[in-house]
Amino acid sequence: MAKKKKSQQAADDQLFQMNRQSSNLNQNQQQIINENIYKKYATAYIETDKPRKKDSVLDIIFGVNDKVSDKIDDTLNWLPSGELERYYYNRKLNFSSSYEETAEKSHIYRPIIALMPLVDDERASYWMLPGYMQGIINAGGTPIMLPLTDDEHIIRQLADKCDGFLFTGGHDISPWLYGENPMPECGSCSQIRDNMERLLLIRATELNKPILGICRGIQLINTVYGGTLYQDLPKQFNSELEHKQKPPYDKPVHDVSIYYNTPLYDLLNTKIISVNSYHHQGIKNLSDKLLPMAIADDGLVEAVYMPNKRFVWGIQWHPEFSYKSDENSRLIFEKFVEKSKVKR
Ligand SMILES: [Mn+2]
Repeated sequence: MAKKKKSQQAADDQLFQMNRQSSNLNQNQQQIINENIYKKYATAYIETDKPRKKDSVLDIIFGVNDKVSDKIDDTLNWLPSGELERYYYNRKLNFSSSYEETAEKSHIYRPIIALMPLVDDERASYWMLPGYMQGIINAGGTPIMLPLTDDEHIIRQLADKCDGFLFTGGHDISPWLYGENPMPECGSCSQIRDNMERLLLIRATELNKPILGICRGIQLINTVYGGTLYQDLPKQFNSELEHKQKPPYDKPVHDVSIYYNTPLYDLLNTKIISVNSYHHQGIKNLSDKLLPMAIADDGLVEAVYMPNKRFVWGIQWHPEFSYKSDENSRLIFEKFVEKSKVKR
């Protein structure tokens, strides 16, 4: 710390000196001095290895320090155009330290969390909601989106290499998976997603790796292990509750009661929480491999877990929409990521 302060102080002093002299200089000289000051500043502040609170290029380069930002703004006006960007990208050509050093230094190990790809059939594309990624990053994990494939070798490899598995929302689960014909009210399905996720879920569960299923994810877990679904809640399930809300999706729209003696109760330490809700399907018969953790007032099971596993959870609501405003959502992501940390 003392060293950093010293180099900042030196840069400040030099800036002051050069400011004083600068009135008598020609443009060329001024330019050279500006660049020197700039490099001095950049070096001094790059050396400060603080967590970055803001993500502007400026903050990334200089680190966040409100006290010096006024001076930096002045400095910037003298800089040749593009200089900041050049400096930023040049610096980013090299890592400042090895991953192991960084992890060791900060006592952080970031587990790799595999996200199931969202699929846009019309555009023949994959896509991703940023909330899944950012929620996992904020919770201390490193998310990656998987390819859409049911190739068994690739799925085995992914199950081995990744530390945790997030089964995302999306298409309806094909009723064929639980032995029913699709009703007209059943939404569109993705055979390849169903097949890929079924194989990956089974493999990851065998390996006792942490699994979090969200919305479609809880439904997938239930059906793969022998449960069934309501293909369409409005048609098949009598309820006063709003299970498919309108935006904003981070707003809670109904309560769920949490069962005692479940991991969810242990985590949140409360009996009732308010959740968002954006689903038209839901659990009908619960798999006998799963136990309920939370239930809505209309009797719909909204959270489940698999006993005797490190972490196999499914939840029917959407923490990826609410993690910014809702502490419970953050705690769920954090528990999942914590459980995904490989013991070394
Ligand atoms: Mn709901």
